[in-house]
Amino acid sequence: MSLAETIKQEARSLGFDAVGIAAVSPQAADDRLLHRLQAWLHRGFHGTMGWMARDPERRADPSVVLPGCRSIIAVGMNYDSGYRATEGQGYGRIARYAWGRDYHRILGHRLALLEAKLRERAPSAVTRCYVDTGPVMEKAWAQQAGLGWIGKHSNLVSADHGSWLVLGEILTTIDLPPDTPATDLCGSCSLCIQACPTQAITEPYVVDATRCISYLTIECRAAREEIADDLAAGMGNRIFGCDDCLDVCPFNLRAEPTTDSAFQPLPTTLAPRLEELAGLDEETFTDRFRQSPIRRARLSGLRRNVAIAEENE
Ligand code: B12
Ligand code: SF4
Ligand code: SF4
Repeated sequence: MSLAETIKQEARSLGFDAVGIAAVSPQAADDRLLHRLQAWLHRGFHGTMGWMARDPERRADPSVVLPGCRSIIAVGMNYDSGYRATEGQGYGRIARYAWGRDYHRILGHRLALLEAKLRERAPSAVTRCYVDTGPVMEKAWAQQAGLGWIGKHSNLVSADHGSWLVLGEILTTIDLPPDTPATDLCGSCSLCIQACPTQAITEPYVVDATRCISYLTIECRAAREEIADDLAAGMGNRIFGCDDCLDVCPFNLRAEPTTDSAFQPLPTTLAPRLEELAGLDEETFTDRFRQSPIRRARLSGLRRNVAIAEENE
């Protein structure tokens, strides 16, 4: 079996739902990425995420991150558990990716095992693994590796798993045969753009993070008074992240839910009671969300979001 086939088979046996390989060719593709990133930053769409503006040349070019980088092994995991959030008076809503355990740890651990397998078969390979927080434009590389296309909401859409893949990757100095990049199947659909409660998708494929509820509820540390009233109203009962543009995508209809225990919801994430969360103390917050991506919002952020959701009831 070829090295690429071994890696793909190993990735599947580790529980990755999607795996593909992208070739890192010097320049061309990277210049396009740099241009997109700089245009986005220039419009101030990153808001207070200063780390997005730090060294865009590095973020846009894997061969700056890993000198001699020739290939990227992109992986995806389906996090759709098939459940529906409890709606109704008194309940907040948490984005689906945060219903179970933190995907950074789940993918990170499995990627380390895949990396070890690669090193065992190709001892001269230099590698770096990332999940979300690294200086890599993950969606664009996953698209190049054939995992799916970039939808008009700017996220990767998979023909098999719809909107519900989280991504990670291994950068490596070895040449691996690339897969065919995925083709954009959005066509004339614009359901995600229409579904956005805060009009954060300013044009197809471009999201102004400063208007996006995901940013407002997770990354933005501003006090309630500093959040414009129209955005606060648009947040509705969303207290951590937002799935509205993903939920409406017709490509979810074909997707099968995952059985991976890591992504199964907890009662506290599927049906979060606003009143209970408003009174949460630091110790309970830390304890409850130790293994959850929700801890990123910090207790102060979660409390602010809960107060806005109560305001919107
Ligand atoms: C910053 C960030 C955010 C910001 C900004 C979002 C954004 N659209 O940029 C905020 C906090 C708002 C956010 C929200 C969410 N995020 Co986020 N985020 C990131 C992060 C760290 C960087 C993204 C980035 O580079 N943005 C910069 C701008 C310039 O890029 P862009 O708008 O995505 O545009 C790029 C592409 O669309 C592409 N592009 C545009 N047009 C075209 C056309 C063609 C033909 C091609 C080839 C490419 C292309 O070029 C641009 C440059 O790459 C990535 C992880 C990573 N390291 O990549 C996760 C990531 C994108 N987020 C992720 C998730 C799950 C979410 C949420 C769904 C979470 C939630 N439920 O609340 C929401 C979705 C909101 C949305 N509609 O985008 C996943 C997406 C998985 C997927 N299937 O795509 C990622 C990949 C994390 C991961 N490892 O899984 N996120
Ligand atoms: S995540 Fe929510 S707020 Fe952000 S672009 Fe999608 S629908 Fe709009
Ligand atoms: S909702 Fe429509 S436009 Fe948006 S990503 Fe899905 S297919 Fe594309």
